[in-house]
Amino acid sequence: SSPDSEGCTPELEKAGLLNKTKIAEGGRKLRKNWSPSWVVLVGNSLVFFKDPKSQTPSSWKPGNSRPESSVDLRGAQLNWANDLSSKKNVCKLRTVTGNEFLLQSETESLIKEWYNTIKNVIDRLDRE
Ligand code: I3P
Repeated sequence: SSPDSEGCTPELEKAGLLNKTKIAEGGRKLRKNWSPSWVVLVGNSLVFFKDPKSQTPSSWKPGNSRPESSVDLRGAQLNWANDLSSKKNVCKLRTVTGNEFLLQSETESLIKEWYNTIKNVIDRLDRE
């Protein structure tokens, strides 16, 4: 295990650029507003940042820019959701609090990596 795996700094699992829209807040449907988002999977959270052009995986550090929003993955559900958009490669993340997000990439391999990585975190949290 890495030096900090039992410390208080959560491990960064993945970071990258995805298209994102929130489609529900507390179970209440929202109007879609797709925008590119810098997405960081760190610890039990998926964290969204604006201004993706100023970010790269190697330069991102916790605390060096303010997140737009953050999603607790404990109890969350992730499913493919190509029926919910005219875009391809879409998946839907639903939190326990009833917030729903669509995540999308034009690159199939990229969204599949994200899907698998987020799924693994959700499954790990389910077993805790
Ligand atoms: C929406 C916009 C979205 C589209 C959505 C539209 O229109 O075109 O991109 O979602 O489709 O309603 P507006 O800009 O007027 O809000 P997708 O790109 O995911 O298809 P929807 O209503 O069928 O979800």
